[in-house]
Amino acid sequence: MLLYFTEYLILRKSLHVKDVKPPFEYRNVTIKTDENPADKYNILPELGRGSFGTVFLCKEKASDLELAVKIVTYKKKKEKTMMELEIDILSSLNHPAIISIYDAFDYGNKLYCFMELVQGGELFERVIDEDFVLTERACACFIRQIVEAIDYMHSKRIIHLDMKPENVLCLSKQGNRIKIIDFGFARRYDPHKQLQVMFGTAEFSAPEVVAFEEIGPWTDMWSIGVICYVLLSGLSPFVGADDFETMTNVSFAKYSFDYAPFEEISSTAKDFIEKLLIKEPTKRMKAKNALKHEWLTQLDCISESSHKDITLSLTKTKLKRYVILRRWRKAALSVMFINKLNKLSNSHLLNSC
Ligand code: PIT
Repeated sequence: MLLYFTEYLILRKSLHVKDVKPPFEYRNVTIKTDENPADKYNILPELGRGSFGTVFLCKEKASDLELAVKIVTYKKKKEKTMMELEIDILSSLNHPAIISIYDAFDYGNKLYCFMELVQGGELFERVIDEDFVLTERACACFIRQIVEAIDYMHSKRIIHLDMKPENVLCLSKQGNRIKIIDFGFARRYDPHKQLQVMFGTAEFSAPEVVAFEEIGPWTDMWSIGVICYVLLSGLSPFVGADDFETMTNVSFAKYSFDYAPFEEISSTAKDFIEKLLIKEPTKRMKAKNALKHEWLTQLDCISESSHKDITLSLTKTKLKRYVILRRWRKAALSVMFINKLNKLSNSHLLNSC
């Protein structure tokens, strides 16, 4: 922990990654059964919705501590087991850039996961804000924190498997501290056992996921490469007209820096991305080595500062478009979902007539 403290102090010199006291000490959480969470907590309005489900604001009655709670209603045993694994994984992690778990309950066919409250919104929403000065240095500061958290997870043999911009939140609207969320797809990794998965978001998925081949810590590193590419340019390297086209693009692992936003980006940053977006998993840069890469170590380098401090205005314009499009897609998907639900319930009504 001391190591992180010193590192953040170094970053602070130029980027104001403020050391924020955690709202509570690390807790090894086990799921409480036969206890109603409503006895201890007040559940307040919804905070946000994502692929992770719905998260509500809440308050611990005894301490007035504000928290976030993810509530999942389970119908099948599998849904319950998955959420239990998520809670178990979260409970084994203790890192400043990973959301902390506070408490967990299994009550009335619902699983409740109480977590640290993060109120800065999604990273991409923050960087497109008018007040935010987007520079290469700022991007490197965010990516460094992400890689530190992933390196920590990998050292504990945990892989996230759904690294994407929505799962990177900002601690506050002012500082530069980030928190990784959503461990719904996370797995414990055993190098002696082969693990294959068929989930995640196509745009950020690695070629081995698309090909249904062996996945591992290297899979998260690919996704970080994609996040970094999008953050620096506002363009998505593999996105196609639909998921099928995106998956085809990913499987070829072909991308290019021949776009206007990259004219302002340093060759060191491009080299960092190039070392991550490698189709062959064994050749891909590991988190430990990424932390030693010049782009992340020279955050405070004065000689490079001119390059790193240029405001990336074209990137910001493109990022705005990217975020707005994503919001639309999300809204369209939920409308489609509601329509489907309506159709289902109508047919159910007709059937029962
Ligand atoms: C917040 C605020 C917010 C969302 C979250 C937390 C979500 C956290 C989360 C979700 C997961 C998970 C871990 C954390 O596994 O808007 O404080 O599915």
